[in-house]
Amino acid sequence: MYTQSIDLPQDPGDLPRDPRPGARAASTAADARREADFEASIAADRKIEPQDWMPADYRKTLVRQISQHAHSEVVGMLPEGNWVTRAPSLKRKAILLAKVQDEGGHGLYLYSAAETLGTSRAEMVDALHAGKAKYSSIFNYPTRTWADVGAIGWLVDGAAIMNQIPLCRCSYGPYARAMIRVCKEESFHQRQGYDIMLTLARGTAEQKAMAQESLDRWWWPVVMMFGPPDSDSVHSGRTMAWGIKRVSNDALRQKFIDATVPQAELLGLTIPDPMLAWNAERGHYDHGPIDWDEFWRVVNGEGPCNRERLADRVAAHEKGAWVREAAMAHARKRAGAQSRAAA
Ligand code: FAQ
Repeated sequence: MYTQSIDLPQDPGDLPRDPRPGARAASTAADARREADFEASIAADRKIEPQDWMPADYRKTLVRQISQHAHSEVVGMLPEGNWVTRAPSLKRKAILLAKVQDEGGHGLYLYSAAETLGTSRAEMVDALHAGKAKYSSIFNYPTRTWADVGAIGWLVDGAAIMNQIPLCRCSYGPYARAMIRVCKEESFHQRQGYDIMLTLARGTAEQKAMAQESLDRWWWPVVMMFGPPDSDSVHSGRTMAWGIKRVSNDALRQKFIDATVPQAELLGLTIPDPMLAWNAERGHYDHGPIDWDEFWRVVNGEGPCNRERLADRVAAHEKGAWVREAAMAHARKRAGAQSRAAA
């Protein structure tokens, strides 16, 4: 989608310096002017586009966040993909198949947006497969029952939308624009998940118990998905100053909890947090302590499914090698035919 912008101007810091007297001072002045223009754009809430000058750290942090986001979408296909062959009806199977494909599409928009910053998709995918790049902690939990597909749609997509709506206003144009379509699709996913939960909650006692058991397992990992508390968030200060992140981890977490409690009440399900209580003074729900040790264990590779997820991703990539080769061969053949026709 954005690959026409891949030929980026090099960061001036990477270029050899002009050795002539006075040239160094001139280039330092030019750097300062570019930096001031960048800061003025951020302050005026103007979008930064791929061809614009940007500080190396801004570029680096965007590649980190967007590629991690892309990896999350792609790895996120695995837990639900696990249920495609076992969905309880043809209708549910068709819906789930379409949802999983949507997540793959989100990964592609996001890899394309990150490529505009000068890092190739192959490099990003290699970093994921080598275990150097992160993806969301939430996808390291197992999907044991059909209710888990409902819980993922309702809660995981619900949390993803909460986090991604502010990203539609991100200062980097290609990321912000990619998020608009992603959010529309995630919102549909959230409703399909809630619909599964509603059907189970209004079904037999056994089905309702399955929905409750799923909520019991997914609640805390979803609450953690927003990232560490603001006090421990290493990147928030800079990314918020740069207009990449607009709302902090804790504020988004609170917004999610406030929105989700009434939805659980409507389902007749109980959120597994005995300390959850409306605080009229704050105008928010108070919640119990979050097990941050568990979060960091999962982020650092020791969650219930980390190894399995990465191994499945690597295997899927390897099995898809012939598709990539065939697509490249087809593109070469078409380009050859077009240039022969033009000659
Ligand atoms: N999991 O300083 P902060 C989806 C890491 S998409 C793993 O607060 P930041 C769709 C963080 O990277 C879900 N690692 O970081 C779907 C950093 O480590 P680093 C993904 C995490 O960037 C639905 C360190 O901790 N969404 O669900 C997590 O300011 C259903 C310090 O943290 C996005 O990626 C975590 N949960 O804030 C698909 C949205 N949290 O990089 C299928 C875009 C933090 O220095 C089915 N990303 N870390 O090594 C963001 O908004 C931000 O990157 C945050 C983290 C909020 C995730």
